[in-house]
Amino acid sequence: MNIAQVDYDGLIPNNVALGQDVRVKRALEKWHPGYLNWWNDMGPEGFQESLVYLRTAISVDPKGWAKFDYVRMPEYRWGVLLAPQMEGRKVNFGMHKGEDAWQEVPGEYRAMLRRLVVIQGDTEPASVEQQRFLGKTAPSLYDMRNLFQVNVEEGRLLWAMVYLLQKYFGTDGREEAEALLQRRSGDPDTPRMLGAFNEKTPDWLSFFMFTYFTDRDGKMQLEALAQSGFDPLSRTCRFMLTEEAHHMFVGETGVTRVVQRTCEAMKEAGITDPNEIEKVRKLGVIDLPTIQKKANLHFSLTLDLFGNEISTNAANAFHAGLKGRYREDRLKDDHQLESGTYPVLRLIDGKIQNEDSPALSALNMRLRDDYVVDANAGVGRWNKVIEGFGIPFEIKLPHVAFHRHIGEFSSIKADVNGHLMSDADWAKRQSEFLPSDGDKDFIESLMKPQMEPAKFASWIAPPKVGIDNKAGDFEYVKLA
Ligand code: BYC
Repeated sequence: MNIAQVDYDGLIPNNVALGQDVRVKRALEKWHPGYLNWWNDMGPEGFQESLVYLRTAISVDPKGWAKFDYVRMPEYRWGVLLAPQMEGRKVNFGMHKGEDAWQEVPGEYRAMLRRLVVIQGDTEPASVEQQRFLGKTAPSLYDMRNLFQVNVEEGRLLWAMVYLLQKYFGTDGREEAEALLQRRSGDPDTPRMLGAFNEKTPDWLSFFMFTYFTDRDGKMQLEALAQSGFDPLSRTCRFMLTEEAHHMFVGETGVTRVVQRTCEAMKEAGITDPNEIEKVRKLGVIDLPTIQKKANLHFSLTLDLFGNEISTNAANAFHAGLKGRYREDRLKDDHQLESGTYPVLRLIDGKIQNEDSPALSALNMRLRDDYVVDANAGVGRWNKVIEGFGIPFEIKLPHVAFHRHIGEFSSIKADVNGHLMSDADWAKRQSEFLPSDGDKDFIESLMKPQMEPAKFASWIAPPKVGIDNKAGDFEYVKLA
């Protein structure tokens, strides 16, 4: 079979010759009904019968792997897709550098690998759960389609991790695959594993910020796992990254369109001061300071996903050749990091300052730094829109010490510029930095659905181009 082509004949589309792997095929077929139950219970509420114009992967060839068509979401063909195997691939970092990449799980690293796969897998259904009510307040059919595309693909990313668990981790893997369907985002008894995936995504601005900031953590983590010496994980993550790109596009363009509409409305009304919040809100758009607060919230929640700045887990995973750095294969050093150092921002004598730490221990910090650079690029593009309207306002990412719950700064309070604050000050001033109840109520008041083709809610501009180059009046979702 051509690895680039996907076999759609069986119940589970795949490019891993599942037909010849009876044990894994049976295990996945057994897991499938539970997955569908989960999707029907926790997937987009109210739209399971609607016909959605979705893309489905028909090959893993980077050029044109998608086919667009109307699909009812529960009938979406979730499958197992891996990027093609690279002939002669080696482990390219850590103590096994230069050895052949592993096609099976090395016994000594089984537990560590399983943990990485389970954590990655847990985030995928979590995001679907977080976003399940958003369809009801979609600002357009175009946006609704994008939400559902993101949702079905997060479902597929869960399949990707479940395939690895079922194929390579025996009974433990089967149990973990079941448990991935049992945990629930935000549930006090059975929460999802990582903090940000138990937060609410209550409105569309949060959805766009989440897909911009949090999906970008997905990108960074997947890039690091794509370097893995465990080849099936690497191949899985490489294909997942092609899907992830669309999710970040939804986030980046979503925020751009919100910013654009706000600026247009301000210009039409002759408002030049972005801090005239009440006047701007009366125009039915979201004022720029509130957009900034949402960015502060989602950026800081996402930083927590990088774990502790200094981490033995991360050092061990690198040393073992299981999780590399961001684009490890493009870096120029010894790829072993036994002796080097890396500057880590720490709290020393009550001051936030850099301290050189062993590079191997500082890998979470390093990935987080790479993330911040990546995240800043899109923020620059939002600011270009604001600048184009001549409005004196700049969206800025807050300091990494701001509003943290994991790592070095979880024990302190800092403002968005990284100035330390007392608990009392924080309590008084936090609504300057994070959305207040009033801000949340205002945004909620705007979340009126707009379900006619070609129409958009008051607070968001139409996109520049349609999905699959469709015209502006295309009916992206045929509501049931
Ligand atoms: N919340 O040694 P440390 C995505 C725990 S997003 C709760 O620093 P490590 C997506 C940690 O588990 C990408 N607990 O940890 C995006 C550990 O506990 P144990 C998801 C946390 O391992 C949008 C302890 O604290 N993929 O794909 O270096 C939509 C010590 O911590 C948190 C991955 O994350 C937290 N935030 O770093 C859909 C990749 N942070 O084990 C999808 C896989 C830390 O001692 N995961 N802890 O009880 C990893 O690489 C790492 O496990 C982490 C943590 C980066 C998450």
